[in-house]
Amino acid sequence: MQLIYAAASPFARKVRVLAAETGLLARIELLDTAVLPTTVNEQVNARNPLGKIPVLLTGDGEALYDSRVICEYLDTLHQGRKLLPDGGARWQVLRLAALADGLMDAALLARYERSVRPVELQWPAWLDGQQGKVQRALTELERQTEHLQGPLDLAQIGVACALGYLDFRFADFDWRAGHLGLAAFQQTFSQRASMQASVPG
Ligand code: 99T
Repeated sequence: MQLIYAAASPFARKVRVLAAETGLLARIELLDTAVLPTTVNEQVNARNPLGKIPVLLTGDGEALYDSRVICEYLDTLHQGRKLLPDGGARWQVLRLAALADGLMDAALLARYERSVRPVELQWPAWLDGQQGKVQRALTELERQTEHLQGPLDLAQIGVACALGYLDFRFADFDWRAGHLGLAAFQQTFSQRASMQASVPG
C-alpha cells in the first residue's frame, strides 16, 4: 500500500498513527507531497478529485479517501483489538472522532485564511467563525475527557492529532489554558512512539 501524505497534515498523521499502532505501518510506503487549495497537484487530483490528502493506494489499485475511510479500512486489516469498536461504544467513538476531525477542519481553514489568502481579501468575521468552532470543540472535548481514557481507539488518535496540529500551526494559541483534562491527555498520549514518529514539521 502507499499513502500520499504531508508531514504537516493532521489527517494524514491520524492514518500514520493508526497504522503504527496496529502494526500495519511496515506495509505502507509513504509518498510525500504538498497540497494547497490554490495550487494544482495532479498526482493527488488523479487519485482524489477533491485534491486533498491523505489518499491511500491499496494493494489492488483502489485509491481510498478521506482519512476517516482510510482509518476504517486499515482497521479491517489487522487481527488486534479494533480501534473502531463494534457495539455500544462505536457511536461514542465515532462522534468524538468526528469532533476531532471538525476541529482540524476549522483550524485548517483558519490557517488557510491567515497564511494563504491575500491580506486584502481576508475576512475577520469568517476567521472568527472558524476560531469559534475550534473553541467550542475544545470545550466539548474537555467535557468528554473521561471518554479518552479507555483502551486505545480512533477518537483518542484523532483528538491527539488535532491538538498536535494546534501546537504546530497555532503555537501562539494557548489551548491548554482552561482545558486541563485535555492537556493531561495530550501530555500522556503524545509520548507514544507512534506520535513521536509523526511529529509535524
Ligand atoms: O484543501 C485542499 O485543497 C488541500 N488540503 C488538504 O488536502 C488537507 C491537508 S492538511 N487535507 C484535508 O483537508 C483532508 C480532510 C479530509 N476530510 C480527510 O482526509 O479527513 C494540511 C495541513 C497544513 O498544511 O497545515
